[in-house]
Amino acid sequence: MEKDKLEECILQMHEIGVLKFGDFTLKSGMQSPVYFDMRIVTSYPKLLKVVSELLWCVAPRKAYDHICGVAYTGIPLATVISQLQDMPMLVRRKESKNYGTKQLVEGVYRAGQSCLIVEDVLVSGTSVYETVETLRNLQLNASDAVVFLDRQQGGACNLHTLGVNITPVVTLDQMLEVLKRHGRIQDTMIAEVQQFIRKNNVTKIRTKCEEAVSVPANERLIKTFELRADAAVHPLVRSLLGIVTSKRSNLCVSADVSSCTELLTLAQQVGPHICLLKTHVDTLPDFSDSVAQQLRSVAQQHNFLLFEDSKFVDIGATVARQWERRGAWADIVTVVPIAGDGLLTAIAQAALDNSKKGVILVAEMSSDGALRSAEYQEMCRAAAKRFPHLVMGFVSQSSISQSPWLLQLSPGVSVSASGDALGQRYVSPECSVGERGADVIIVGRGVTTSSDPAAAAANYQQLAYSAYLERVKRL
Ligand code: 5BU
Repeated sequence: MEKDKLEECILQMHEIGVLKFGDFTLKSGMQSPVYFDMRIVTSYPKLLKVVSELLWCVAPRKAYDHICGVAYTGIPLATVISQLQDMPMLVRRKESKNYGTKQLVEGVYRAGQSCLIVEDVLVSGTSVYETVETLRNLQLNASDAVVFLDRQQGGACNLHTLGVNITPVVTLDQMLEVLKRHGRIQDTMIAEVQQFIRKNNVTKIRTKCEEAVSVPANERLIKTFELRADAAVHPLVRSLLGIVTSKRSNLCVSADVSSCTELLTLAQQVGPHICLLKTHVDTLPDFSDSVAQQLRSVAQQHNFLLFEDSKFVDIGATVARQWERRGAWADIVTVVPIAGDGLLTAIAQAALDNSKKGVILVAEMSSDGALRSAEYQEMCRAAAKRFPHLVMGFVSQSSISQSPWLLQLSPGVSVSASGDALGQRYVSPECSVGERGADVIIVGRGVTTSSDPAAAAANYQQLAYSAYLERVKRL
C-alpha cells in the first residue's frame, strides 16, 4: 500500500470532518471520544476513489466472483471497487422488500461463488457479520472482508471466531499517529482516545439466534504468565513460562531453512531472543542425531526449548514408528488429533519421561480456507483434558481455550506481509497476542529472510511481549 497516499487520505479525512473528536454516542449506545463518519466521503468523489483503492489494496486475494458493501457506507465503496476492478457487485438490503421478488440480495450469483465484503468502520463486527450470514445462507463463500478503519474494539477477533478474515486499511492507533505527526491532534486527546479503546476493546456480535458470540475476558487472557506457571499442570508449561518471563520473550522462531548448517547458525543468532525454536526436520536432508545434539547445546546455552512441528496425524502404531526420527529429539511436538486417542497414547508410551515431553495440538491453522469447525475444536479441547500430562496447549488463531494452564501458540505473524502466494495469512504481533489471544507467536520468514535475523527476532520479541503486557494490564 502506498504510505503517502494513506497519510494524505487520513489528513483530508480529518480536514473535512470524517474523523471527529469530542463526545459521541455510537450505534451500540457506547459513549466515545472519537467518531468516524465516513458517510460524507461520498461528497468528495476523488477521496471516495482513493479510499476504495486503498481498500482493494488490502484485499487478501486479487480475484473474487463478487463484491458486496455493508449497508450503507460500504455500498458506494464497493461500487467504486466494482467499477475499478470490473468485478460484479451484489447489493444486500437491510430489510427484504415485501413486493416483487422479496430478495434480500440483488444481483446474479451462483452457490459456491466467492464474495469480498467491504465496510467503512469496524467496531464489534456485527454489521459485517449480518452481511456474511445473509451471503452464507445463499451458499456464497463470504470469508474475506476489508474495512477502512479498525477501531480496535475486538471486531476483528469476533469475526475471526466466526470464520471471517477481516483486513483493515488502518487502525485507530495508526491514524492517531499520523495526525500527531502532522500536529493535528494534542497528546491529551490521543491519551483520552487510547484509554477509551483500552477500556472498550471487548465487544460482542449477536448472531441471528441472539446467541452472544464474544471474546470473553477469559481466565487465560487475564492472568500473567507468572501466575499461570504456578497453576500449570504440565511441567514443561511451567518451564516454558519460566523462560518466557525471565527472557521477556514469547517469541518462537520457525527455523524454516534449507540445511542444518543454516539451522545451527540461525539458532545461535536468534537464541537470545526466543523461548522456542520450531523446526520441520523432514525438510532438512542432512538432519542427524549429531545435529540434534548440537542444537540441544545451543538451546541450553541460550535457554530455549526445541519444538518440532511434526504434525503427527496417523494411527498410534505408525506414529510410534515415526517418533524416533521426528519426535524423540525435541522437547515439544505437534499433533493433529483426528485419529482418536491411539496417537497420544503412542507418544505417551514412546516418550521416556512424559514430564520432559510436550504435545501441542493443531486446532486451527493460519492459512486461507483452513478448517474452522467448532466440532474439531471441541475434539482438541477434549483431547487436552484426557491427556493433561502430555498436552501443553494448542496451535490456533483464536482463543479456543480459557484454561490458564494451556498455551496458545499462533503462527501466521508478520510485521510487513499480509500473506504469501500459497495461502498463508498474516496478522501483526499486536493483533495475534492482543486480539486473538496468542501466548506465544510463531514467526518464520519474518525472521529467516531478514538480512539481520537477530535484529528481526529482537523486534518481534519486543512487539509480542509488549502486546502481552498490554493485554494483562487492560483485562
Ligand atoms: P512463516 O514464514 O512465518 O509463514 O512460517 C510459519 C511457520 O509456522 C511455518 O513453519 C509453518 O509450517 C508453520 N505453521 C503455520 O504457518 N500455520 C499453521 O497453522 C501451523 C504451522 Br499449525
